[in-house]
Order: sequence, then C-alpha cells, then structure tokens
Amino acid sequence: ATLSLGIAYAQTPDLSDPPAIEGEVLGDHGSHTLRMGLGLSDTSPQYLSSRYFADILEQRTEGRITVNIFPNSQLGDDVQMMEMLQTGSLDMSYPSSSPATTYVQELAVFDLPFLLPSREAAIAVMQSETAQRMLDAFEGTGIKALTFSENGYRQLTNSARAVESPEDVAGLDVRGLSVRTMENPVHLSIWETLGANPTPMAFGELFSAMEQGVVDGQENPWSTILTSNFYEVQDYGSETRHVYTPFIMMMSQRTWDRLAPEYQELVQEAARQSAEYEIQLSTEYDDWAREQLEERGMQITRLDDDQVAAFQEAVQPVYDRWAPRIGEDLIAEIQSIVDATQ
Ligand code: TK8
Repeated sequence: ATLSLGIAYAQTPDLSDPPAIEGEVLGDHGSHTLRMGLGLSDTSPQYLSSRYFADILEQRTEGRITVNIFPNSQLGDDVQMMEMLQTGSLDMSYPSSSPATTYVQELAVFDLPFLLPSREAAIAVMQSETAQRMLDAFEGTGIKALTFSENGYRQLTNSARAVESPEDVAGLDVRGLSVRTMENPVHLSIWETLGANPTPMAFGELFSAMEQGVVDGQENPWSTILTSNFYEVQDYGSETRHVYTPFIMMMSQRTWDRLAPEYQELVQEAARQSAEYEIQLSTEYDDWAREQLEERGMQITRLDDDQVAAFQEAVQPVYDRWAPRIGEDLIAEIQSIVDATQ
C-alpha cells in the first residue's frame, strides 16, 4: 500500500518459505477441482498457507487435484460457508473455531478468556487428543474437520479512545464502547461483562460497519488488523491478548466422500503440513504487524501484568457462567495440557 505521504509499506514481513514438498506422487484416482473459501485477505497467513496446501495436492497428484482459493469473504462469511459445506455447494473453508461451536459445543472452551497463556500452550492443546476428539465430533454434521491452526491472540481496537483498563471499555462518564464480536455466545458474554455494547456480526461486514461508525471497535489478531486494513478506520489498539482463537480447516463431507482413500489420506497429510506452516507464518507476522500498525499511525497501548490482571479479574463472571455448560472436566483437561507446558 502507498499512503498519501508517498511512503510504500511492505504488505508482509520476511516470511519463511514453505517446506519443500516431499512424498511420492500418487497414481490416477480421478480428477477433482475444489473450491475453497477464506474469510481473510490474500496477504494473510491463512491464504499463504492454503496456497501451500493447494501446491502439495497439485504436485503430489500431477495436477489431478486443483484447489481454487477465494479470499476476502467473497463466497460468504464463516457461518455461511460452513452451511455451504454441509450442502456441498462449497468444497472447503477455514473458519474460526468460535462460530463452529454451533456444530461442536466443546469448541467453546477456546472462547474462554485468558485460558491459553502462551502460543506454546495453545499449540500443545491444538495437537492434543482432546482437540482431535473435537474434530472427530463433526462426524454426522456434513462437515469433515481436517486440522486446527492459528488465528491467534485477539487484541482490541477502536476509534473512540485509548483503552488500558476495563473501565475504559465500559466508559465512566461516556457510553460503553460498541464492539463487534464473532457470532459466539461466550464472546458476547465477555464484552457484556466488560460493560461494552457487543454486536455479533459477520467478519465480511466489519470493515464498513467500522467505517460508517455502526460499531466503535472490534478484536482480532494484529495480523488480521493489518491485512484487512482495519487501521484505516481504527485509531486505537490495546494488546489485551484476551482470547487465543484457532482456525479449523474443513471440507464438505460430500466432497470428502467422493475422494479415493489414497486422496483422502493425502488431503489429511497436506492439511497438517499446511497448518504447521500457517502457525509459523502467523507467529512471524504477530509482533511485526503490531509495529507496522504503529508506523501507520495507530496508537497502540501495551498492558503491564497488573493491567492484564485487571481484565482477567473483570471477566471472571464469564467463567462462572460458562464453565458448567462447557464442562468442568473438559476445562480441567485443557488446563492440565497447559500446565505441562509451563
Ligand atoms: C475470518 C474470521 C476471522 C475471525 C473473526 O473468516 O470473525 O473476527 O477472527 O478471522 O474467522
């Protein structure tokens, strides 16, 4: 992008190249052209790693499987695209886990605030048998869930004021911030508890909603705030890291069932390899994107430990309300995986 000042900014950091594609070339098990819809832009780790996924399939089938990728929510938002997977009108998508809780309720454990204190802990959880059980639980929904990867740590941005405390969200003598949330009840609960005015909304509608002042703010990882150009309509950012959101790479069950077993195995392997690459890209993006946003004029507030603790304390009622419904045992299971990484 080139700003009016005439300064050209890099769109991506110095990213690692994808690992070399290895493994045998499969025999002829038919030809497939798959359509994959993404919410994020073509500079996002989500897109770049999906290209790698497509390349693995293409190379290892000598072009018999091709994947056409449609970024920027052009085919629909997360909720709509999951419905399209169910009916078979779309082959693949890559939504956040949060809107997928309508299919697998246990996924809501990822929506609990401040549950995953480090990326290391998050990765351990996503690679655990507990997480695999959640992917398996899509059986019967019309969706084949292939792998978890990283959306990332969510940070609050808004166009009204600098935020460094829950009081700044609620507003003392001014109104509470109106914050767009994902379509997920735990997220709604988090922002209600903080005294904001939350509005669930599809990601694809978010930019213009902020531009038109329908909402003051939103929360997403720095990489998304950069690659979806949110800094153009958001003056303030706060490094709250309040939730770590995974992505889930998905295929329509109908598409999956049409693939030969050899192709199914390849798709599963390529999904895992590309997820690993996605997490790497997302990690490389994170701090870099924050610096880029500052360079582009966003005022970003870092929070010290006490300030983070104040947010953590303020959202305690979210646990009290949701832990019984999500399952105390499940939360304890996740907690023990987290503890093992600390
Ligand atoms: C993109 C979404 C996005 C998510 C959101 O399709 O909705 O805010 O964080 O990344 O999945």
